[in-house]
Amino acid sequence: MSAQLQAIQADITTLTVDAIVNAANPSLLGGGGVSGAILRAGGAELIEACRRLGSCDSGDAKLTPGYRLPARYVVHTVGPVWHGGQQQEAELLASCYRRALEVAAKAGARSLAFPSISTGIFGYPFEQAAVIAVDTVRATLPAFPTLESVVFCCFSSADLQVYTRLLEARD
Ligand code: AR6
Repeated sequence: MSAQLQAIQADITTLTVDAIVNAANPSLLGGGGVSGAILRAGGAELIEACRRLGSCDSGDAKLTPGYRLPARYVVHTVGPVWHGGQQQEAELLASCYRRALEVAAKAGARSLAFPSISTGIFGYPFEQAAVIAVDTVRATLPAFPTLESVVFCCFSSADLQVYTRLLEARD
C-alpha cells in the first residue's frame, strides 16, 4: 500500500505525528522561523541534543527525540539558501526531502510532517520549492514502505492552496 500524502495548514509544533522535520541552519541552533518555534516547543533538552549533534550540511538530515513536542522525533535538515537558482539549490532541496524520509524511516517513524524547507528566511521561491517537495517525496516514498503518512504542513492558507493544487494535479 502506498503512503498517504496530504497538505494541511498548521503550526508544525502542534502536530501529533511520529516525526516532524525542522528547517534548520548548519549550526542546528538557529533562532528564527520554524526552527525557532520547534526549539522553543521542544525545550532545553532539544536544544542540548542539537548542540551535541554539532552541525549539519546543507542537503543532509539528522535525528533527535522530540522531548516536549507531541512528535516523538525531530528530523533536522538544512535547506539551501536561495542565490538565484544556479548554485545547486534544487538538488540540495531535493536531497533534504530524500534524507529526511530516510532518517525518519530508519527511526521507525510511520508518520512524518514537513514544513516548506528554505521558503522563509532562506528565500527559495515558494512554488518552485513546493514542486520539488511533492515530486521528491512521491519519487522517494516507495523506497520506505513503513512510512504510511506524509504531511506537508503549510503555515498560511495561500501556501496550502499551492500544495493542494500540486497534490491534486499530480495524483
Ligand atoms: N509551522 C509550520 N511552518 C512554519 C512555522 C511553523 N511554526 N513557522 C514558519 N513556517 P523558515 P528556511 C514556515 O524561515 O527558509 C531559521 O532561522 C514558513 O512560512 O523557518 O529554511 C533557521 O535556523 C516557511 O514557509 O526556514 C535557518 O537559519 C517555512 O516554514 C533559517 O531560518 C520555512 O521558513 C532557515 O530558513
